[in-house]
Amino acid sequence: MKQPVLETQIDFNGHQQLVPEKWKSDSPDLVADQNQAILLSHRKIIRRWNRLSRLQRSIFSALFLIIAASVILFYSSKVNTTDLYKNGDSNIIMEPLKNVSLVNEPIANDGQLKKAAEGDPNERPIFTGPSNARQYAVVESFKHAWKSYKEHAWGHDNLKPLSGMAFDWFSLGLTIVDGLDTAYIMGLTEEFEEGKQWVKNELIFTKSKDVNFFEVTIRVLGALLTNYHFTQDEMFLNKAKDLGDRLMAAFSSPSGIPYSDVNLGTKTAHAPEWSHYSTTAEVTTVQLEFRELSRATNDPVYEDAAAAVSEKIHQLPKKHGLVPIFINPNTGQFLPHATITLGARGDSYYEYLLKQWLQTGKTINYLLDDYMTAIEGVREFLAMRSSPNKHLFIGELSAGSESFNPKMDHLTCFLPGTLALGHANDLPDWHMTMAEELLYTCYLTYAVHPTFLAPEITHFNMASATNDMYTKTADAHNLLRPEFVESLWYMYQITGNTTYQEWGWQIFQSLEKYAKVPNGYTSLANVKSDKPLQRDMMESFFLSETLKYLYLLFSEDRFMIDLNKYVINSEAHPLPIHKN
Ligand code: DMJ
Repeated sequence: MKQPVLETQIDFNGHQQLVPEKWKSDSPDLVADQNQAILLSHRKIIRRWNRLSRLQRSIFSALFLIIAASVILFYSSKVNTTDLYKNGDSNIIMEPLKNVSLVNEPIANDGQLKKAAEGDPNERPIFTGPSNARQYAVVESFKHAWKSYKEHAWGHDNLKPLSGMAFDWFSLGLTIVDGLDTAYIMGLTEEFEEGKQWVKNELIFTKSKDVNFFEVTIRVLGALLTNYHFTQDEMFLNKAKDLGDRLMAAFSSPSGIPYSDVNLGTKTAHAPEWSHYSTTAEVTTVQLEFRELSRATNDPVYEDAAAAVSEKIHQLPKKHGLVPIFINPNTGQFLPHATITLGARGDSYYEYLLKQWLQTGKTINYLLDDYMTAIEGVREFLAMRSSPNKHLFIGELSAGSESFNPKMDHLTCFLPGTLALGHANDLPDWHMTMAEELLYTCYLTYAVHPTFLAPEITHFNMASATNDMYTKTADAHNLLRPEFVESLWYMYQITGNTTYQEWGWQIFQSLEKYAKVPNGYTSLANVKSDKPLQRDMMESFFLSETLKYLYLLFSEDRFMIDLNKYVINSEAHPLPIHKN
C-alpha cells in the first residue's frame, strides 16, 4: 500500500508544518517488467505504421493534427469561461487564502527586478488595453466611475455618487486630472481625449483660492507630468509649468520648509488656520514632482527648492530615523514629541526617501542612508506582533508620552510595496520578509470583515487569547483607498507570485459588491456590517490609484509599468527614472 511521506517545512510565520511530499517508489523488479512491456508495445505500433501506404500515413497524420488542435482549443476556451464566470457576484470568494502559497509558489526571479533592457531612455511604454477577463472587469469599473462623474460632476473635484451631486475641494477638476493617465494606461482613448480637452480648455490656476500644497502637487502636478511623459503633448507640460510656478510660493517661509496652503491666484502661501505647523509627510512628498518638472523644463529652480527641504530634514535630529509628524515652517524644527507613525501625516516621508534615491539613479547617498536608518527604526520601535497569532503590524508612538499605541492606519499598507521595492534594489533580505509578513496582516484587515473590506484604522491586541485585531466603530469606514492593492502590485511585479493577484481579485469583487452604486462607487461607513451604510463620496484616488493598481496587478505582463524605469508618485502617477 502506498503511503504519503510527511516531512516538515517552515511556514511563512516561522512555524513548523507537516507537508505531504513524494510517494515512495515501487519495487525495482516490478518497474523493470513494466518497462519491458511498454517497449514491446511501442515496437508493435512502429511495425504497423511502417506497413501503411504513404497516403494512409498522410491521412492519419492530418487526422492527428486536427484532433490535437481541437483538444487545445477546447481547454483554452474552458479557462477563459472560468475567468469570465469569476466576474459574477455569485462567485465571490470570502475565505481568506492560506498564506502558505507565498512559500510554496516558485518565485519567478528570486525577488529581484528583471534587469532593465538596454535601449532608448526616451522610449515610452505602449498600452494596448486589457488582455484578460479580470482586466476587462476593472476597465468596466473605471468606465462606470468616469461616466457617472461626467454625468453629475464634470469639471468639479469629486462626485457624490449617492446624491448625484458634485463636491469641490480645490475646484481643479481633480477626478479628471487624477484619473487621466489611468484612462491612458487602460487604452481608453475616448475617455482620455475628452479629459485632455477639458484640461486644455478649462483647467486654470488663476482663481484666488487656497489649496493644499501637497495634495495639488501629488494629484495635479504629478498627473500633468505623467501625461506629458506618456504623450509628449506640450500642452500638459505648459499646464504643469504654470501650476509649478504658482506652487513655488509655498517655499517662501523663513526656513524654506513649505507652508501647507497656497493661494494659486495670488501666489501667496501660509500655515493652516488651525496651526503654525506643516505636516512632515506633506513637505517631504513633493520632491519627485518638482524634480521631474525641472528635468522636463530644463529649469532647476523647482528641483532646488524641493530638494533643499529634504536636505534640511536630513540634518534634523530624529529617533533612529523616525520623524514626528509636524514641522514648523518658521523655525524649520519638528514639533517635539509629536506622534511618530507610518500612517497619516508620516507615511510618504519614508516612501519618498527611497523613491527619490531611485529617481536620481541611486546617486544621492544620504537619501538611502536616511531610508535604511528609518526602516531599522521601524523594526526597533514600531513593528510588533499581535496576540495570539503573532501577526506583524506597525504601531505608533503617541504624541507627548511616546508610549506605544498598537493601532495601524490602512495608509500604512503602502509599506510592504516600498520595502519590496527597496529589496529589489539590493537592500537587505529582512526588508522583504517584513514586507511579506506585513502584507499578510494588511490582507487580514480585509479578510476578517464580512464585507471583505478593510477599515480606515485597525487596532491590535498584544495580550489576548482570542482576537488579534479589532475595529472600533469610529474607525470602521472605508474610503476606497489604494494602499493595499498598491503593495500587491509591487509584490507581484517583483516576485511574480500570482497569489497577490488572487488577493487583489477578492478585494475587487468586494468593491463591486458593496461600493458600486448606479452613479459610481461610494465610500462606506462601516465595513463590519454585511449591509454597510454608504457615505456618498467617490475620491479621485479611486480612479487614479485603486483602479490603476488593480488593472496593473491583473496584467500577464507584470512589467507593464517597469519599476526599473519608473518611480510611482504617492498618487500613482509614474515618473521616469533619471541617471542622476
Ligand atoms: C492619496 O491621496 C495618496 O496616496 C496619499 O499619499 C495618501 N492618501 C491618499 C490615498 O489613500
